[in-house]
Amino acid sequence: MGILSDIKNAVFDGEENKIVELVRQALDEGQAANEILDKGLVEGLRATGDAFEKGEKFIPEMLLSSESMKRAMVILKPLLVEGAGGGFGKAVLATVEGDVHDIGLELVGTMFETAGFEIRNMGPDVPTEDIVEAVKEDKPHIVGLSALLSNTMDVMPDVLEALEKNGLRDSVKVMVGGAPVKQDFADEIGADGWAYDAASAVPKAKALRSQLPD
Ligand code: B12
Repeated sequence: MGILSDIKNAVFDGEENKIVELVRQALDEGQAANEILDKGLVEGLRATGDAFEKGEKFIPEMLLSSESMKRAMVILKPLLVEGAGGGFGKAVLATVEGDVHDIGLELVGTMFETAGFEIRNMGPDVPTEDIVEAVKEDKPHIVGLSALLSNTMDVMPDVLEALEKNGLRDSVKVMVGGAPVKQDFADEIGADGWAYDAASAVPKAKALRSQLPD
C-alpha cells in the first residue's frame, strides 16, 4: 500500500505522533500537499465517521483521529497557503452555535487564504450574536457558515435572519456548508452559496465576491 493509505490509516487509528512522520515522509517522496490532504487525511476522517456510525468507534477515538488530522495540518497549511496574496476580499467564517466541528471550517479558511481572501476564522460553536458583531466590525464580503450536525444546520437560517434584522444582509454574501448541508437546503433558507468541499468553495466565493462593490 502507498504512503497515502498509510496516512489514511494513521488518521483512522488516531496515531498522533506517527502521522507527523508519515506526512513528512510523503512530502519527501514528492507527494503534493493537497493530495496528502484529500487522499490521506480527509479519507481517514471519513472512514472514522463511518466506523462511529456503525458503533465500531466511540467519541474518544473520533477525537484522537481529529487531533491527528490537526497535527498533520500544522505541517501542510504553510505549504497550501504558499504564495497567497490577499487583497481579493474579506471573509468571516464560523461553525454555528452548538456545533464543535471545526476541521472542515479550517480547511475552507486555508483555501480561501490561498485564493487571496483575508480571513477571520471565529472557530466552532459561535453564537449568532457574535457572528453579527463580527460582520458589523469587519464588513466582510463573504460570511461562511459551517454545520456538521443535522440539528445545528437549523441554526443557519437564524443567522441569516439576524443579519437581516441588523440591516447587514444586503452587504454580504452568505455561503453555507458542512457534510449534512446540501444545495437544496441552502436554497431553501435563502443562502447565497453552497459548496461540497473547500476546493469547490473557492470559485463560488470569488464569483459571489465579484457581485459586491469594493
Ligand atoms: C471528527 C469528528 C468529531 C470530532 C470533532 C473535532 C473537531 N475539532 O472538529 C468530535 C469527536 C469532537 C465530534 C463530536 C461529535 N460528533 Co462528530 N464527527 C467527526 C467526523 C468523524 C469527521 C468530521 C470532519 O472533520 N470531517 C473532515 C472535514 C474535512 O470534512 P467536513 O467537516 O465535512 O468539511 C468539508 C465540507 O463539508 C465543506 N465544508 C465544511 N464547512 C463548510 C462551510 C462552508 C461555508 C463551505 C462552503 C463548505 C464547508 O468543506 C470541508 C472541507 O472540504 C464526522 C464524520 C463525517 N463523515 O463527517 C463525525 C460526525 C459529523 N459527528 C457526528 C456526531 C453525531 C457527533 C456528536 C453529536 C457525537 C456525540 N454523541 O457526542 C458530537 C457533537 C458535539 C457537538 N455539539 O458538536 C455525526 C453527525 C450526524 C448528523 N448528521 O447529525 C457524524 C457525521 C458521524 C456519524 N457518521 O455519525 N465529532
